[in-house]
Parts: sequence; C-alpha cells; structure tokens
Amino acid sequence: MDTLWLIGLAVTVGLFPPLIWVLRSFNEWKYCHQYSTSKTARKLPPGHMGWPIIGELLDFLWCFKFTLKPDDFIWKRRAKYGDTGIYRTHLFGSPSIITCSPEANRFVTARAIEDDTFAPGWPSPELIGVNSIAMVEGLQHKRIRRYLMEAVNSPESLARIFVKLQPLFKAALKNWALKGSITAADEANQLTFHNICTLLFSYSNAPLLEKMERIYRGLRGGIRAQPINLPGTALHHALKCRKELSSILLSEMHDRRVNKENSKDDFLQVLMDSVDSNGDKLSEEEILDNIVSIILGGYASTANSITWALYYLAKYPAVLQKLKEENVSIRLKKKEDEILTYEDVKSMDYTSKVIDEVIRLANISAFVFRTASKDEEFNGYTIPKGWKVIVWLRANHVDPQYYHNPMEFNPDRWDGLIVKLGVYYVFGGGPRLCPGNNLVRMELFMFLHQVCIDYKWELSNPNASIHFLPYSRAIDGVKMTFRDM
Ligand code: HEM
Ligand SMILES: *[C@@H]1O[C@H](CO)[C@@H](O)[C@H](O)[C@H]1NC(C)=O
Ligand SMILES: *[C@@H]1O[C@H](CO)[C@@H](O)[C@H](O)[C@H]1NC(C)=O
Ligand SMILES: CC(=O)N[C@H]1CO[C@H](CO)[C@@H](O)[C@@H]1O
Repeated sequence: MDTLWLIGLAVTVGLFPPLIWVLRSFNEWKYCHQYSTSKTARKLPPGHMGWPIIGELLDFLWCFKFTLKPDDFIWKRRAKYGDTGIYRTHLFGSPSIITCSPEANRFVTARAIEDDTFAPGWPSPELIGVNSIAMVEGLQHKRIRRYLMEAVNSPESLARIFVKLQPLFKAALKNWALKGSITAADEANQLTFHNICTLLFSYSNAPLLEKMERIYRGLRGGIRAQPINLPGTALHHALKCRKELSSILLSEMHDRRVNKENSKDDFLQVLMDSVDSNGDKLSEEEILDNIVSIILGGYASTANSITWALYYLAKYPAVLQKLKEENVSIRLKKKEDEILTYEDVKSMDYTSKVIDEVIRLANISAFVFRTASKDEEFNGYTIPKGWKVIVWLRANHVDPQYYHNPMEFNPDRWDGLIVKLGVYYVFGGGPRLCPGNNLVRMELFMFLHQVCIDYKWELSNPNASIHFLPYSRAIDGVKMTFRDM
C-alpha cells in the first residue's frame, strides 16, 4: 500500500514540471508558431501569451487588483524584454498587442482617417449603435464626426454651455453645503447627469432625469457584461433599455419636427438641423446612436474628473489657495450675479493648469482599444491582423522620464513644460481625438471657479485606498465634509 502511494506521488511530482511546461507553451505555440522560424521576416513584439484561455489575465489582476500598482504590468515587461514600447500578450480573451511608448501609441491612433488599419475595438456594437462615431470608420467616421464636433465642440456651443450650466452648478453646490457631508462621487454623478441631459435634450424635470439615469445604468451594465442575450442577463436588459431610449428620443425628434415651436437650444437640435456641404443631414438612427455615444463618452468621465479635482485640491491646500487667488481678478471685475463666460476662461491660466494636472493624474481614460484590420509593422515588429491592440495611455502620464516627481499634484509643472508628442495623451490623438475635450474643460472651469471661492471641504478618509478596476476611484467614493466659506 505504502509503496503504491509512494510510486503514485513520484509519478505525480515527476509529471508536474512537464505539465506546467506544456500549459505554459500552449498559447505561445498556438498564436506565435508561424512567426518563430528565422526564415520569416515577420517578428512578433517581445512578450508571452500566458496560460491557455486566460492568457496573462492573472498578472493583470495581480497588478490592478491585489498589489494596486497598475503600471507594474508595464514596468515588469520593460525590465524583462527591454524598452520596446510594444509587447505581445493575451488578455480579455484575445491575442493582443500592448503599445505603451508615446511613439507606438501614436503609431496606432494618430493615422490618416482614410487608413482603416486599426478599427475601433469596442465590444457590443448593438448597444453603442452601428452608426456611433466610436464604431464607424474612414470617411463615414469623418462625416459623423463633423456633425458631432459642431454640436459639442464649436465655439458657439461652448459659449452657450456657460449660460446653461452655471445655475445648475450653483444649485448643486448649495445643496451639498446644506447636507454638510457628502460622498463626492455620488454627487458628481448626479450633477453631471443632470448637466448632460440639459445640454443634450434640455431635460430637467426630476422624474424624467431619473428615468434616463435608470436607462443609462442598464445600457452601461450591458457594455461591461458577457455577450449572452438571454432573459435575465445584463445584455438582455441593456438591449431593452436601448429600445426604451430609442422610443423616447424618436418621439422627442418627431415633436420637434412637426412643430418648429418645439425646437430647443441644445445638442439634439444641432444634430437634427445641421447640414453638410452637400446639403445632407444625419438620419434619425445616426442621431440616436451618437446621442448614446455622447452620454457614454461624456458622463462618467466628467463626473470622475470633478470628483478627482475635489480630492486633489483637498490634499494640496497650497494649490487650492492659488486657485482661489486667481478668482479675485475675475470675480472682482463682475457684478454680483454676473456669470463666468467663455471669454473669461482664456485668462484663467492657473485654473487651466489645475485642470490639465487633474486629468493627467486621475487616469480617466487609461486605455484605448483597437483591432488590427491587416498586418502592420512597427519598428520591425509585426502587429498581426485580427489581434486586439491595447493602447496603454496611463503609463506615460506618470513616467519620471517625462515628469519630474510624477505622482505629485503640481499644476505649476506645466509652466513652460513641453512634453514630446504622445506623452500627454489623456484625450487620445489623431482622427479619434476626444471630441468632448473642450466640453469637459469648460465644465471644470465653471465648477472650480464656483467651488473654490464659496466653499471649503475636507476629506473624511484621506487615506482611503485607491482602486483601479473598472476605473480609478477612491474606495469610499471620496466622502467629505462640505461647507460654505
Ligand atoms: C476628462 C474627460 C474625458 C477623457 C479623459 C476622455 C478621453 C477620451 C479618449 C482617450 C478618447 C479616444 C478614444 C480612441 O482613440 O478610441 C475619447 C473619445 C471619445 N470621447 Fe472622450 N474623454 C473625456 C470626456 C468626454 C466628453 C465630455 C464627451 C462628450 C461629448 C466625450 C465623448 C467622446 C466620444 C464620442 C469619443 C469617440 C470619438 C471617436 O471615436 O472619434 N468624451 N475620449
Ligand atoms: C494613475 O495611474 C498611475 C499609473 O498607473 C498610478 O500610479 C496612479 O496612482 C493612478 N492614479 C489614480 C488616481 O488612479
Ligand atoms: C493617514 O496617513 C498618514 C501617514 O501615512 C498619517 O499621518 C495620518 O494620521 C493618517 N490619517 C488618518 C485619518 O488616518
Ligand atoms: C482667496 C481670495 O482671494 N478670494 C477672493 C475671491 O473673490 C472674492 C470676490 O468676489 C473675494 O471676496 C475673495 O476674497
């Protein structure tokens, strides 16, 4: 009996290393064998494809969830394979290329619009919409983008935002102070959702806003979920929400079409009315899909920026003090109830640097995804057709090569600092550069202007740990006391 057991143990122990070796080699062989012979000129970037099925997911989770040092994922590969700026891996179910140097990131993102080499890598096209700016490619992308930019990024639109949003910011801040203590992330979400519905559809009554928020949550849940459409799944629910949203918006558009008096001064109206040089308009489907895209692109990102701004200003009182000082010259020039304008922000240098710094440090958009539509070469490495490309933006934003003492929140670092192209890439670049970049900056100008003059706040848990999945957030939602000055 004992001998049998011992033999069994010996065999098991003896088989263990070969088994590990087989498992460890399986993905490498499966995805890379056609590149490995020295005869082919094509060479994959350095890296490893990890374990069967899961690839390198465990290492990813290790860095993002357990050690809470997300960029170790990149630093480790740099240390092991050299600073190539491009690595191969297997993540989220696909063989993938990670790019992380400014040059490689720009190689993938900043290409001519007519070049369809890197298609968007979004999941669930049926939720985002096949006509969404984030889905379409090439000339169709250029066409849709022109309308969208007119709605959200033209000087006229941006100037009008100041009139529409400042009363909302003012009311929200007053309400926060009445509460005395708040969870900043929740309040910023609510405020931002109200803002975005106002800008898009001029919606402001509470039941309608609640309904829209519920629909949004359903949609978003589906985008993150497994792609299984059965009753009870998140995707199923999300598709239902999307239908509900369509019917609300189609009837809104219908009302505006049949009666000109129903037209309003908002993004939806611009999308409905604008004509291109051929006299063409967007179709209703195209408008719908892009309204969804604006909400998906603009809601959480703006709310997070507001939350992180409060967080960093609470941690760096000297910065807050300088920010306040800038208001003197601006506010003293104005009458009691006069609001900040689009013209004013051009002279708000320090506030502008605070905004740049918040967005640099807060990793609002940590990655961008693409799919390679054909084989492509970067610095002698092949990016194979069909592989996903993960454009790793975040590492460069805190790389000491480019930023002195990178983890410090220091708006003055921007005085005369010129980083090379692709380093400060918070809004991406090239033809898909974030179309909401000015919109979010204007919202932050309005918010910071009001909050720094009239209120004071203090973090309840200054040492709350920061988590990175699915996005960067303090684990307590940034609880704080919030009072009138
Ligand atoms: C701090 C806030 C924001 C950050 C950091 C951010 C970041 C980004 C990044 C990195 C991209 C590029 C994606 C790619 O290359 O595939 C992008 C695209 C996009 N963003 Fe933003 N964004 C922000 C706010 C907004 C806002 C307020 C809107 C609302 C209009 C918006 C709407 C979009 C849309 C529609 C796209 C897709 C553009 C295209 O594919 O051509 N974003 N954003
Ligand atoms: C932003 O990303 C960097 C690098 O991954 C990380 O060190 C930093 O803590 C992150 N900050 C936030 C607020 O997520
Ligand atoms: C937070 O941590 C710092 C040092 O790491 C410590 O001095 C401080 O007392 C802590 N604050 C709270 C509220 O725990
Ligand atoms: C810190 C600071 O100087 N704040 C000023 C901002 O502007 C108002 C005028 O509206 C002054 O009263 C504050 O002293």
